[in-house]
Amino acid sequence: MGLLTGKKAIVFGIANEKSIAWAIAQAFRREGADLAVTYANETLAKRVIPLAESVGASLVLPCDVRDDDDIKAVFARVERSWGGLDTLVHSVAFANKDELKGSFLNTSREGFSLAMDISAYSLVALAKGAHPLLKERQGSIITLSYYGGQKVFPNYNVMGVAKAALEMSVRYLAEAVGPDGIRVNAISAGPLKTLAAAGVGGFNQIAGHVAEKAPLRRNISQDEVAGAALYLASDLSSGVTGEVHFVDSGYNIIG
Ligand code: N5H
Repeated sequence: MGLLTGKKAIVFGIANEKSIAWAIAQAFRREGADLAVTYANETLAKRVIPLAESVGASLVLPCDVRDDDDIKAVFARVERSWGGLDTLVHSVAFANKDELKGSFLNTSREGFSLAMDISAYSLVALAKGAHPLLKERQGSIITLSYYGGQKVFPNYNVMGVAKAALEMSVRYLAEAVGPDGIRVNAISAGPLKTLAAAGVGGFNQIAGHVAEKAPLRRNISQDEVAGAALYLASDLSSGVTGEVHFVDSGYNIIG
């Protein structure tokens, strides 16, 4: 018996084989979950569809999280196939590249709004869309954050503000859906070289600093994040909600 045998899970945010969402999707399948995955656009579809097929995903659906009709269509499809949902993983973020470097003062109104919409509000929109399905089965919602939402890091800029909003949304959502038995938690992952991180300035320096200063003296892997996601998706964490759980080699405790 797997940890998630009999459970139905949907994962938003796979871009390629380095995605945190992909490590989570694989771990969920390994532990016996039925899986749905979404892709944000046609470019990503070319990578995501073969990956989804390789793990035997039941559903592969388009979803731009800015579009309420897309979100509605996804959960209508899940409802038709499964009638309920046990786990929703939100591993989605975006900010304009030119606002992920230099001074935070250069953040534009449009860039701020875009980063907040895709990286923070989308969790609320997905939670709302999935609520009737999750309620059916005392489901668990998991999102991905980064320590730059709690402390200032060079270049993280508007993403830090969006992650702060995301982490607070986890707490307000946890309170809102807790009476229905639904749990909402975040994993704050250490730096991982994903497609989103590719080409953004200062990544190597921050990862190097973590390897030097973190209690474990190394960086983490996507699989270690997936391990925490398994725990938060499974009944092992039935008493845990509204939490931001660090998977960061302990870096966040160092002053
Ligand atoms: C302090 C750092 C390093 C600097 C900041 C990195 C922020 C990365 C997050 C956002 C989501 C990256 C992003 O939106 C890039 C896009 O402008 C361009 N890329 C894309 O469009 C690709 C193709 C797609 C797949 O990307 C997205 N987002 O859809 C933080 C690092 C030490 C840790 C880190 C990398 C954190 C994080 O939030 O990812």
